[in-house]
Parts: sequence; structure tokens; C-alpha cells
Amino acid sequence: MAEEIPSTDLITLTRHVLHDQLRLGAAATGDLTLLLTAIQVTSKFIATNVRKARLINLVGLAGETNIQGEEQKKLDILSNDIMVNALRASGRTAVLVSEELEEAIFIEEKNKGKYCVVFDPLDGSSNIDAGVNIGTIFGIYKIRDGSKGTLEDVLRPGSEMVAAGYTMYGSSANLVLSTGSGVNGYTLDASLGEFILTHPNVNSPFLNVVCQLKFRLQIQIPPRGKIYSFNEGNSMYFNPPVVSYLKSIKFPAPPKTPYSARYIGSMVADVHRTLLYGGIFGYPDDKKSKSGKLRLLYEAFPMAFLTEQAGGIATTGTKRILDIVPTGIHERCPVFLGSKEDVQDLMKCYEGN
Ligand code: P6P
Repeated sequence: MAEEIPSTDLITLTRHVLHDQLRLGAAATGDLTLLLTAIQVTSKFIATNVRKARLINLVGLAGETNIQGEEQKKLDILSNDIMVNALRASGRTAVLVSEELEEAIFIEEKNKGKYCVVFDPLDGSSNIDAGVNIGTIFGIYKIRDGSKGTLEDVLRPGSEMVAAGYTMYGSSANLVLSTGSGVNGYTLDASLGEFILTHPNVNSPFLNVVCQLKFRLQIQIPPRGKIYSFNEGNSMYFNPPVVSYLKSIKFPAPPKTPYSARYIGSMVADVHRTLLYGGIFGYPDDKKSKSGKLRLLYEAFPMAFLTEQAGGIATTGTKRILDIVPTGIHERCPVFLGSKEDVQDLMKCYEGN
């Protein structure tokens, strides 16, 4: 078998984002490029610590609890500190919101920039000890014209975000990013210390030909899938529209066949699979959790932004998630997202009820 010839034309995340900036011409100041570069560095740093966790005894509880009342793992705290320090040092941020911090951070004048970053530094952390894929989720707003950076700059609909993404830490580190013109995926080549484009967006003409030749993978969610991803452990609390939808895909009338169930319990991993394979991910509101469990600002909004950019739908069941106006930085909301036709089927169950 001929030895695979290494590519001599690697498209790194830095190169790709710079190309995006150049595409925007004079309108782009390069600030978003620098901010995304800082986020890229945090992903590499966190990936290193997640990978080493077992060896340097980072696994296990840190003995503290976060705003959500959840026991914090040592990696949670470390990842949060890595993100806060790098984002502040970038000089491109004005407001930071973290799942791990009760209050927002307002960056001091000398380090202040024009972007707000909302993030969950290590989502799915309850799975750390089991070696399950976990991840960092982030969304980026540009501060409003004339603003100095206040809470109102992040209490805005997700549709006003300028970028969103996540980094999933598993057998490799995968960074999935959208700056509003499709979704691209990058895989960390640890030997180079670079995220390499591996999942190009078909909407990008510049990359389309090059990447179509090199990579078969693209992040365009299929219009319909065959996988559903709900925590059915909460079934006794589900509301009637969800019960009726799940019944329709688990006990379909012939000749239709049942969907497959896949649920990891780590949002980044479940959403990543949904973006690539299609189907539907759901964390409903129910009789036990009236607003659901997932946080609006730094989980639902970024994942909804990516889903829509990949051609899918993200809804609470009755409302487009990106249209919600947050009233608090740790607000929760119901989440259903995935393939357009699958999510439309679910929405019909809400209309019917
Ligand atoms: P449950 C992880 O704690 C998380 O915030 C998301 O990553 C995940 O989708 C959800 O909670 C899992 O919740 O109730 O199934 O354990």
C-alpha cells in the first residue's frame, strides 16, 4: 500500500479565520481573529489538562460547588481560570460570563475590547471520571454601539451573536466553529499544536474545491436522521407533546422503522454527533424542571447558532431558541435541535397539544 503522502497545504484554524477576515476587507479590524486565536489557545491548554487528568490527579471533586449547586471538579475550576485569563489577556473582550461564576466579569479599561464571550468552560464535567467526551462551549457578542460593556450587552437574543463554537475533548480535540457563514470543524494535531480544517463548510467556495478533494466530511446536518438523543430517565416527568413525539419515533406505523437511541449525557458530544449524523437532540422542560436543565446563554444559544448555520432547527418546542431575550445570565431553557424535518415533527406535537 503506497504510504500516505502528508499534505503540504494544511488549512489551519488561524489561516482559515484570517482568510475569513480578509474576505470582509477593510471592515474587519482583526479583533475577532485575535479573539478566536485566544480561544483556540485555551482549547489546546484545556485539551492538554483533560488528557493528562488521570496522570496529574486532576480527576475528582475540588470540594466546592458552582452557581448551579453542582459539585465542581478540579478540571472545571482549572478550565474556567484558563479561559478567564486568556480572554482578559487578549485585550479584545469587555464582558465575560462563565457557567462557573455567579457574576459576570467586566474587563478593566486597560484590557477592554469590543467583544463579550459567554462560555461553559467544561461542559459535561460529571462525565470526567468515566473518560467520556466533554467540552468547552462559547458564544460571542459584539458590544452594542456606544456601550462600554455592560450586562445588557449579553442579555440579548442569540441571533445577535457574531460567532459560536465548541471544542470537544475525546480521542482527539475537535473544534467546531461558525462566524455566521456556515460551520467548519477542525481537529487538533498535537504534534503541530495546530487545529487543522477537517470538516469544511460546503458554502465556502474558496475551500469547497480544495477541501472536497481532501476531506469528505462537511458539517451540513442531514434534513432527516434516524437517531434520537433524549434523557429518557426523565420520561415520567415529560409533558404530553414530548411523550407523543417519542411514541411516534419509537413505535412508528409500518413501513416506518423505529429510530435508534443514542444519549451520552454530555451536550457537546450529543450535539456533535447530531450535527454530523442528523436526527434530534432534546433536553425538554418537564414537570420536574419547568425551564429544563440546559443554560440559555452559554449552552443553548451557541448550539442553536451552530445548528442553524449547519441547516438545522433549534427550538424550545414552541419558540426559536435564538429569538429568546435572556433575563438573567444563568437562565435555563428547553432545547430541541437537529435535522430540520425531525425537529419539525416534534414542533407539530406541540402545535397539536
Ligand atoms: P442529565 C452535563 O451536566 C449537562 O449540562 C449537559 O452536558 C448534558 O446534555 C446534560 O447536562 C445531561 O443532563 O440530566 O441527562 O445528566
